[in-house]
Amino acid sequence: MKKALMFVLAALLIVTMAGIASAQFKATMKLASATPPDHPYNVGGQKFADLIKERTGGRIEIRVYPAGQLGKGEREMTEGIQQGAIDLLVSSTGPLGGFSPSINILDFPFLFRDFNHVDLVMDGAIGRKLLADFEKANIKGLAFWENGFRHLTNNKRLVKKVEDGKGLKIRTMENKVHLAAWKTAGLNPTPMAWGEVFTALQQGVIDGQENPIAVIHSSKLWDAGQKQFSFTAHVYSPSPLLMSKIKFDAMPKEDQELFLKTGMEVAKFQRKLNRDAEETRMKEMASKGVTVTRDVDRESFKKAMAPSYEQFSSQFPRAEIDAVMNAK
Ligand code: EAX
Repeated sequence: MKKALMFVLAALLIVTMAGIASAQFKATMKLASATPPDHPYNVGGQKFADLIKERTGGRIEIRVYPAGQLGKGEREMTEGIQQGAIDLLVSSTGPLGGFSPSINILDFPFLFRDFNHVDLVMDGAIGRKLLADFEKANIKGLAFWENGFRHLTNNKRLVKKVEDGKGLKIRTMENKVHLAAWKTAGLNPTPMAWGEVFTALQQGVIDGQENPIAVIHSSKLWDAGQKQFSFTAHVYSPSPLLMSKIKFDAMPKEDQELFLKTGMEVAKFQRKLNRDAEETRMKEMASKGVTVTRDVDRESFKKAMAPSYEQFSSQFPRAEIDAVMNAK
């Protein structure tokens, strides 16, 4: 009886201590991104901040820093996450393969059928495993938010089939899988941090680039001469919400669970926000003088890029790629 009472008292003490610990834990955090304030990364970021503040009774305040305010590119900001200088980051997978190699499996062209297929993979076992892999790089992967399906823009000519793009000098993310796909397709890709792209387009250093509609629209690329938009949807671009593992581990368990739960919850909100706005954004691009070509021969791009898969067969065996491609 005495032993049982001691046990109950000890359990009560632990719970009370945990409650006191989280009740006392206070923090002000920075959430960074490379995109303009009205981009879904930052609207999602503000939603996350509001929910965390509300659910912690104001103990944890998060401020959103868009447009590369905390670093000229996603690589630099991811290093900031590793060092604990930045608390949270929404980043494309662009440079992330350099931190967590397994994430590059999502970067193969024409891997995803549609948004439903995307959600299935990102919120399923494959997605959870890829997020967990970031811990080896001292990064906590909270959830998969969205960049979107990527499309080609250029300032030279209308591109309907892959042959029309031959020789175009285009910027890609610092991503070996994307680089290989465009090289194999016969274009002339060059890797570059997002913060440098607008000027490089204006100065004619590059002819074009590829990005989801929200990035092209929120960055007003038509002002950098990008008057040709081709609806290639050649690759899906996920954007994990990453957290400094140092900062994550420093939070009481209760708050850690809250960040994971809220991160997944906002993922649904953020993806919907991104997808629902695409039509309107394309219409507005057309009103800015952009030729929006929707009837692109996507099969020609798919066929031309397919051989690039081979270059990574040792790192990503076909079976692993098929597991993503055939997820149902
Ligand atoms: O994450 O670098 C890119 O093209 C990304 O799509 C952009 O930074 C948003």
